[in-house]
Amino acid sequence: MMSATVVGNLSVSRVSADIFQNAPSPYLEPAKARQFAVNHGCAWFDSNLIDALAKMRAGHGPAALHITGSPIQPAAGPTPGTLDPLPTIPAPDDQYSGEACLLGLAYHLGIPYGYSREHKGAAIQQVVAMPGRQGVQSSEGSDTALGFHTESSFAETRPDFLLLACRREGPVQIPTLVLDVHELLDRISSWAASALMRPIFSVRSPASFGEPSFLSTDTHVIDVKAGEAGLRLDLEGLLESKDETGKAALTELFASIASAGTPVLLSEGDILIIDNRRAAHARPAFKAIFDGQQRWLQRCLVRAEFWTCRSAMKAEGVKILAPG
Ligand SMILES: O=C(O)CCC(=O)C(=O)O
Ligand SMILES: [Fe+2]
Repeated sequence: MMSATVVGNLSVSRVSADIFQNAPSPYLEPAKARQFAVNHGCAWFDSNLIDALAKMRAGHGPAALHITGSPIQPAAGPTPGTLDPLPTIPAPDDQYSGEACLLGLAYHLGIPYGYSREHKGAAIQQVVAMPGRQGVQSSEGSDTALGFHTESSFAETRPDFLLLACRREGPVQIPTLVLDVHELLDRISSWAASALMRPIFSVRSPASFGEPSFLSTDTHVIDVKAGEAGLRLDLEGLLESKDETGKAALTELFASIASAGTPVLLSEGDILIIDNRRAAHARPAFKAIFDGQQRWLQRCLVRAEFWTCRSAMKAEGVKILAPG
């Protein structure tokens, strides 16, 4: 029997929607936003959510969690960047409740951060289709499907968790697909699985990091320790192998996951937490209309610690939202 990827569902007990009315902007006042999130970001957590987060940190249970009932306010302004050819950040009159919810979760799971070469290092990133970028395989694209990837797989500093908050569904709900390592292993031959466990692969940074790209070599796609499998997957063309066995295993892998995964439909105010150590995510192609009402997610990358990757932090341009 094929094991489908399980996505946990958690509905939090509603708290007053105005708890984040005075949340500072992490784009304009990062230090204040950090302090606010540390002090108040967990104000909407109930014990079920705290238990679910503890389980996720331990790497137990489903590799993704769909949270409903967060105190995220309906977006005040248009979807950012849509009426303007350049990406923009939410307007200064926004309530920043999405940012406060994400940062509250992030500080509970670890440390939120960005990359200086992606979204200008902002700790909260806008996932919005951009005009002129429809064909690009990144969060800015739309006409082209964004294939399964674990986030920033090229990086030694890659995130442990990826948080996505839905600020606007857009005219038609577009799913985020989640594929955990168990479903992936069920879909491939044992021959391919053992090849993917060997350090014969390389991963290049995606278009969103610009040029010149980063390259990691001698990587595994599947990494098993004490019977627990981890995943480091990226798009065809970014994840490669010079080894003939590695090439054949990747061909089988990409063919087997083409229609895999569990779709998650996020409604306005919902949050999805993905364990980036154990699961990949993807987004199908869709037709974007750049009218200010299009699909808008906010994203936060989280790492539990930066000690084990300290030698790569500077070169990879890690920008931590931490006390100065
Ligand atoms: O648009 C989505 O559902 C996911 C986009 C994505 O892969 C990302 O923002 O990292
Ligand atoms: Fe992604």
